[in-house]
Amino acid sequence: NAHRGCVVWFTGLSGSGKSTVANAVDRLLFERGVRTYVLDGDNVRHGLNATPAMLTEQFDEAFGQRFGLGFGQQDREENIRRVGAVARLMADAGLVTLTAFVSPYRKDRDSVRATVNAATAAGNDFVEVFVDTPLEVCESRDPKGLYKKARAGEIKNFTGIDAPYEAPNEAEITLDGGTGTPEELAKQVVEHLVALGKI
Ligand code: GGZ
Repeated sequence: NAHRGCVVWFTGLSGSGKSTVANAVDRLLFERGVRTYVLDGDNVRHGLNATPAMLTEQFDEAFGQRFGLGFGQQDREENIRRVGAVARLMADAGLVTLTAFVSPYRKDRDSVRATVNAATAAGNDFVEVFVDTPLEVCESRDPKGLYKKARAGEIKNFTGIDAPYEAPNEAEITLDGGTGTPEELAKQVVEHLVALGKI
């Protein structure tokens, strides 16, 4: 059904390739005439979930709370809850919505799954994609130098270093992110989406 959207939820470590593969899937789906949208840290953490410039530390004190989201467990939970809510709306609007967030906590992903699946009678619109890339590989890529900083203690709560990553037990799709090009991995995702009847 071309009018039904779904949520294709990528999860994995920083540097695992989530965003790259999601964007490659986005291009493949565009070629097939499927309407899509990609949500990732670049458009969400810097937009919807950003700390507005006005809301600096002094305002935080005044209001007694923070408005932007960081990387503690509760902030990640709220980040994922908001992304899940937006993704659900986009899927309702008929888009194949691709999300690329570390989303390290299983219970946070599972509550998005429940929310998305509750939205339709079929109840299977949430498709979890585990980008399973070994930490050593992610760390050797280190495109933004964040692992180096985390190892040096300059960044706290870094997933895989001093914050947990809970791998999915039952992802619909698991990609071996340590081998294969992003294009090959994206093809695998598209094949699965076809098999699942999502596109
Ligand atoms: C993990 C962090 C952290 C910490 C900054 N832990 O490789 P990136 O840079 O582009 O992707 C990571 C991104 C993670 O944001 P998410 O919104 O996906 O996280 S979550 O789902 O857990 O809410 C990384 C960067 O932000 N980054 N600090 N401490 N990743």
